[in-house]
Amino acid sequence: MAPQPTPADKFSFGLWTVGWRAADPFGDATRPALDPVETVGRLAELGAWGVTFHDDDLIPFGSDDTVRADTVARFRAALDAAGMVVPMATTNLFTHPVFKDGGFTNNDRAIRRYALRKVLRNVDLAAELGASTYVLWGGREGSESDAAKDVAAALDRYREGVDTVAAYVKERGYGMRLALEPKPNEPRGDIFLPTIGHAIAFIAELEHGDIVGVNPEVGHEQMAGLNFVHGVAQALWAGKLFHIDLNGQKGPRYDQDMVFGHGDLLSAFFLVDLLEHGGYTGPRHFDYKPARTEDAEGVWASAAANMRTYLLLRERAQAFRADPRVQEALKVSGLDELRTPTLGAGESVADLLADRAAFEDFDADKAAARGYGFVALNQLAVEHLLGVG
Ligand code: 3MF
Ligand code: MG
Ligand code: MG
Repeated sequence: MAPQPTPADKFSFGLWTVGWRAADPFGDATRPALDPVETVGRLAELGAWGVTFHDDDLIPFGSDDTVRADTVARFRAALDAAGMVVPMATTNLFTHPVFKDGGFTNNDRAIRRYALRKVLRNVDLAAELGASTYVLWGGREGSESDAAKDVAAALDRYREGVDTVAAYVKERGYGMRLALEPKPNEPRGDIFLPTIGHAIAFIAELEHGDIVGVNPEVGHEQMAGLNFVHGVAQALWAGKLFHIDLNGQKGPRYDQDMVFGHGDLLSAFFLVDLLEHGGYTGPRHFDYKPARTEDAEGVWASAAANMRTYLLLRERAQAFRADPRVQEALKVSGLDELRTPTLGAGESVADLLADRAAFEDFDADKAAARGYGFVALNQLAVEHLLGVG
C-alpha cells in the first residue's frame, strides 16, 4: 500500500510541466492547452502542495494590463479554493525570438535592459503571490560558437543582472531568495553556468550572494554525465540548496524530463535519502514533461507517478537506514570515521610532521590490505530499493 501525498510532503509542479502540449523539434503538439485554473485544482486533488510558473505560463506574452489583472485574480481565486501555495516563480527569457542570444548576457544592451525589466515585473507578482524563491534559468545565456561571446564580459553582465535582481528584492523587503538553475546545453549549444559547481563558484563572486543559491535539476547534471547526488550534497554543504527540480534522465543525451525515478532509479533512491536525511526542508518540485504519447488522463497519472515514486523511495530509504545490517555495513565501510577530523583537536602541522606513526612508521602496505565492503553496502541499498530489505 503506497503512501498518499499530502501538503506536508511539499510537492510542487510547474504550470509548464503538466501543461506541456508536447510539441518537439520534429512534431506538432499532441495535446490541447491546459487552463492554469484546472491545473491548480487537479494537482491539489492529487495531494500536491504548490504550483510554480514562468510569467508567460500564467499571463500570455504581450497581454495588456486588464487581461493581466483578470488572469492573476482568477489564478489567485483558484489557489485559495484549492488551498494551494506558490512557493516559487521564474521568468521566461527563452521562448520569444528577442531572447535568441540570451537575456542578461545578450550582446544587445537594449535586450538586456528589457530582460531585466521582465524579471523585475514578475518578481513583483511572485512576491504578491507569496513566493519565497525566485528561480533564474538562463537557457539562452550561452553560444553555439566560441567566437560569438566574450565569456568574461558575459559573466560580468550575468553578475550585474543577478545582483540587480537581488538588490531589488532586498530593497523591496520581499524576503525572497534567488536560485540559479544550471544546465550544460539545450537550447544553446553551450550554456553559461553549466553545472552546480559553476553556479556555486559564480555566486561567490556576487555582491548579494547571501540571498542567491541554486536550483539543481536531476536531468541537467546527468546530461553532463555528472553524479547528481554528489552535486546536491555539495550544494547542501555550501548552504546553497534553495530549491530542487526533480525528474528522470537516462544519461548524457537531450533533456528528457521524464517522471522522477524513471531514469536512474538507484540515483533517485540515494537522492531521496540525502534530501530526507541531509537537512533539506524546501519544496520537492517536479520539473518533468508528461510523455508526448500521453492523453489528458495520462498527464494526471504521470503527475501522480512523480509523487508516488518519491514517497516509495522515502519509505525505502527509511527502511535502509533502520536496518541493523546496514548500520553494521556502514561501520565496516568507515563512514563514521570519515566524520573524525584528520588532525586532532589543537594539533598543528608541526605536530603532524613530528608524528612518526603518521609517516615514518606507517605501514602503507598493511593499511592498503583492508577491504571497505562498499559493494555489500550498495547491495543492501539495491535490495531495500527492490523491497526485499
Ligand atoms: C529547462 C528547465 C526550465 C527551468 C524553468 C524554471 C523550462 O530545462 O528546466 O524549465 O526549470 O525555467 O525556472
Ligand atoms: Mg530541464
Ligand atoms: Mg528545471
